[in-house]
Amino acid sequence: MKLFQFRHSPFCEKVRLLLSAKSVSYAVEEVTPGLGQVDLFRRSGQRQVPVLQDGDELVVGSVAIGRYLEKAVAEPALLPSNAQDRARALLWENWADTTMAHGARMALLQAVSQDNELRRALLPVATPSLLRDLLGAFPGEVMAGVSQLLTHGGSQQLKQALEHLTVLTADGGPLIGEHYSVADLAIGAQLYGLRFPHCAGAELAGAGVPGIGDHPLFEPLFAWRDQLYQAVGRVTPSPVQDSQPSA
Ligand SMILES: N[C@@H](CCC(=O)N[C@@H](CS)C(=O)NCC(=O)O)C(=O)O
Repeated sequence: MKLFQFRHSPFCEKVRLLLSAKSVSYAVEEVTPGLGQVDLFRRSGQRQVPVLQDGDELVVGSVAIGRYLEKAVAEPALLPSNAQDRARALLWENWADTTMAHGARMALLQAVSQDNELRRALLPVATPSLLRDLLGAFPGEVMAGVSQLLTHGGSQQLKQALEHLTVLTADGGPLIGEHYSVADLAIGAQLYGLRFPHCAGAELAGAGVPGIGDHPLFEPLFAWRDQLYQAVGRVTPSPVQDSQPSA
């Protein structure tokens, strides 16, 4: 299988977690924002990542990919067999992919707007080094408008949700029942940019959103996330292959 990805997209991280949990080996193709997306559109009829290719089949979006993998590789099951638990898992996944994803994206954007180093480290791997350096050197004011994106209320809402998650994961185990499910993977993935895990690479590991990624209150939540990563075998950095748009 091949994953078309942006390396630091939490939805791509969700798919990498799903693939790791299912012990599926895969190649990645790093999609260059802009040009690479034109190529992706040609292939898949839309421009967003993640897209998973399995032979002739293209599956678009983390939810569809999750359902596809569940059919293709039955074990371990990531959707609980019990109907009530399955409904819970799907609701959690939907919340993580929408409300949590929005809050986490805004919080990371705000952090990036105030931190040149973080901005440089997050640029696509395919970006030529000169451009990378130039963009990294952008003065804070250029990005200052972004700071308005996450209102105080939005930031409080995210922190409150993370406090609830910290309570719900306090025993260190799965959110639902005895086994990890799409609920844990979807939430773990959206924690990605709040405090980058080891597999994000040496430049980013441990960095993230000040006041969240480094706050003692959320330490047990990130410890839970790291335990989840260990359990599904997502411990090494993803392979990176630059996109090569076809002619
Ligand atoms: N609901 C989708 C979200 C995918 C998504 O938001 N992808 C972003 C990267 S995080 C993207 O491709 N953005 C580029 C664009 O919209 O042009 C999923 O679950 O996969």
